[in-house]
Amino acid sequence: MKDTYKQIQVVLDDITRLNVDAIVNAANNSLLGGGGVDGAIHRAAGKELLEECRTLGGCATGESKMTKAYKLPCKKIIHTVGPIWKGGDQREAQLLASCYDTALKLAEENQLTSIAFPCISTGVYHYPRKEAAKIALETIFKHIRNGAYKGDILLCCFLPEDAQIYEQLLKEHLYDKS
Ligand code: AR6
Repeated sequence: MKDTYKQIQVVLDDITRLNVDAIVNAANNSLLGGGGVDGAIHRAAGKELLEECRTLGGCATGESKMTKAYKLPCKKIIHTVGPIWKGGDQREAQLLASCYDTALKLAEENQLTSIAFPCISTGVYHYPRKEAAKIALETIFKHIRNGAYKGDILLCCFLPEDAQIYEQLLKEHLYDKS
């Protein structure tokens, strides 16, 4: 069980600075940029990213699409679209899990060895932080347990509070299973 945790790291950083195989973008259905982490990624990657995104035809909520990373230090960007929080009875949990699931499937299919996730949907889309973190970890654990994804997974937090939530959940989970 402990091996599961070796693959997961919680980092407090700006995701655009990370030198990993892929960073995940918390985008919107248009894939044409926005605020938050999406805005930061588009600004740092440069206008060629927007040009490539224009060719993708948008992205459904819960799905993921991959592009090049242009001026970023990472190799690829996996754009995913999280659900807007509407109180919890609009399949938000299922759609958020699907973001992590489809992003990790792309990482597996493309033999990526490191991927960094922001806290999808917890900013402009208002998903409750702790609930979102639990869904992220559950979905990531499933991928690690079934052995399909063997690389590193960075949980990239911009706010110290998000890093604390992940650290606490990981500690509780480790304690439960030991
Ligand atoms: N590095 C890492 N995390 C960041 C960064 C950064 N540079 N900047 C913000 N965050 P949000 P959402 C964190 O709002 O809720 C956009 O307009 C932030 O603290 O970026 O999925 C899109 O176009 C929070 O924890 O994404 C969509 O319209 C997390 O990233 C909409 O926002 C997600 O916050 C998507 O909303």
